[in-house]
Amino acid sequence: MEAAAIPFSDTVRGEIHGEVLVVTIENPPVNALSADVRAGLVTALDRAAGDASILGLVITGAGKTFIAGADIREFGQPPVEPILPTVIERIEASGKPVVAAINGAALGGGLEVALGCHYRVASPAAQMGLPEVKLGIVPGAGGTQRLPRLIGIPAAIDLIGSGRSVKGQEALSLGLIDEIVDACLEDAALAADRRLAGQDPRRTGHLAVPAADNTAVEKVKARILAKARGQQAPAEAIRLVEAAARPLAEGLADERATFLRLRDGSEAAALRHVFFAERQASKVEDLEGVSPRPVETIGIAGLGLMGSGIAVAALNAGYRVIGLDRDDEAAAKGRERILDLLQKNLSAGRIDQTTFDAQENRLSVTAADGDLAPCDLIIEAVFDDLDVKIDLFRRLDKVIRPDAILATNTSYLNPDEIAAATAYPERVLGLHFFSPAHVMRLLEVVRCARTAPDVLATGLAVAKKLRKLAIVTGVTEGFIGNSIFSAYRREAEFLLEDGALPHEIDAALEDYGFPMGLFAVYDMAGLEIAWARRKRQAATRDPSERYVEIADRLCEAGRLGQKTGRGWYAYPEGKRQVDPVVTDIIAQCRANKGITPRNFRADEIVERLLAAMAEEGQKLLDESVAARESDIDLVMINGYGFPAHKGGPMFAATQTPR
Ligand code: T1G
Repeated sequence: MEAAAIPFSDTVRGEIHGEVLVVTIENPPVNALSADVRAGLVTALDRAAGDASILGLVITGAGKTFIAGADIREFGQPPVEPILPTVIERIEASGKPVVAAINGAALGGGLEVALGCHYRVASPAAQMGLPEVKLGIVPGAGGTQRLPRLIGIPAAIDLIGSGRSVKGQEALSLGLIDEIVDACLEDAALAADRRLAGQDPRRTGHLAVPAADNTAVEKVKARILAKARGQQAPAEAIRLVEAAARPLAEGLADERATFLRLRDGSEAAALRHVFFAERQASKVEDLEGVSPRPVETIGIAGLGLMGSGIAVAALNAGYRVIGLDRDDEAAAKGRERILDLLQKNLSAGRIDQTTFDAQENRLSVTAADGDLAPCDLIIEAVFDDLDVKIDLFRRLDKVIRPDAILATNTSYLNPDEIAAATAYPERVLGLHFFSPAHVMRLLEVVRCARTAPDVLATGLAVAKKLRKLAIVTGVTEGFIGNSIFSAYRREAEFLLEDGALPHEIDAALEDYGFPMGLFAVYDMAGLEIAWARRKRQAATRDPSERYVEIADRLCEAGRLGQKTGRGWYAYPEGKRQVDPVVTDIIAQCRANKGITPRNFRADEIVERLLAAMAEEGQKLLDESVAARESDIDLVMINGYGFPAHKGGPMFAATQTPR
């Protein structure tokens, strides 16, 4: 017989099933561990302890999440009792078995609750992980001490240091869970409880840390630290996990102190900003209640590097793809390029053979415009030239349905001009992908002057399905990303002229957290495309504007980047090295302008670059090209290597004293 629900708090309720108390957390949207949830759990444990008819407990979550972790919104506030470590210690200490029925995401404090339980059953889709380092912190409720006891030090360093989550078979093989349950999770949890009732519970915190192979530990540490690029949290997490073999209480105290210190620091503030910025970005003005148009088939015009990357992203997301190129030969080459990329995914184990076959079946290519007739959306990725794009859109206008959507992937052209040349400008928008398009997470979704709301909504829905981070931008040259990037580049060149050298600027940027300095990036990408653009623009350049000629001098000297063996640097045996010839060219350019160089400290360099980016960002906000500061931050973090743990240029500008 089912008993009525027992409320333990506003967000935690119990139900007696036979002799087991099933405790359900219902705190939408993601069952975060708010003070009310923590209090409810303690009340539930008290109730079970005091009721002889209850032999065991199950903890589970309502909806599609188990527990998403601590409530990130509470981070800035004073702690409210009972704190999570206490709740988990109470769970672990329970004399009656507590089974975690992991029905969905168990992240951060959510997984720590499960680790405090005595047995874990999980549904196959449930993701489990300790993503705290992504928030600039370490787990704060026993994760660094209990996880290594359960799965060993190397695997714990991997999971905690990277913040990645696991599910299903991988979680089972690691020993993170005891059972995967395809059928009814609650039944399996109840059965486990009945089996375990009366025995001394297996307490994770009491297990010995399995002996670890030193080489394995060093290998995983090196991998994590190489990616951490100066962030504190991954290194601290590793330190805590490695020391897990000491008495539990000592490890927990160290973990808690480290957690609190990091939580109140600047890295955590920046990464929290990024977390909420990502959730904010999908909220777009005037789209409330607007339904996207259905999209099943995507046409891709132009199957070069960009077009084939977009095709792979679309195939991965389950869309049917029709590729168009100028003749049969180009179309066939495009198809090969796409299949090569899919093949790489297969070889790397990112997809299986069945998926590969299905993707291949969903792909066709053609040189005939008319074959794009079934498309719901067409994305063009042809040569970035206004006439070429207008001609293409006019041709497509004649063959596709009036309700099909046309998207341009232009980086620098004005999509309003492209739209204006078509029959239905309201169905045109920009989808600005970043290369390689199947890898890069950022997608600028360009709202043109006449883009219809449901067309924009469709762009966002497709972006979501492509698993991209979509940022809506208005029309301006270079949209959000390239506008800010131009300002950053311009300022770096001013710095050069004023006295800083390329390697000094790069070192300052790399120390700050960029994966690669600006001048090293130029050399990698090649200098000739920008040179050609500068030459084209020379005639229309405002002579009163400051123009730095150093890059032109390098190009004229045949220094076109790594491909030519030299650029801003020399590359003997492929290694980046300061080249005195470049230093001389720079000195000459300064002398020509009568500039007396001065020295710059690394922090001055960074500050000037940040200020230039923030100033350009402010312009974009004033012109309503960007909707909010945090959108600009996300673009620079996800498209241009700005370090996430610094929060983006707009956030950083508010943090740096000037
Ligand atoms: N706290 C507060 N709000 C949260 C939240 C959290 N932990 N997680 C999500 N939200 C909000 C989010 O802002 C959004 O709100 C809504 O929930 C839906 O989220 C002690 C220190 C669980 C996989 O890092 O990974 O535990 O915008 O759009 O795509 O060691 O949310 O609608 O108002 O992302 O279905 C560690 C973060 C915390 C998990 C669901 N936990 N969350 O994805 O929905 S630190 C995390 C997620 C910690 C302990 C420590 C995902 C999700 P709004 P969503 P989703």
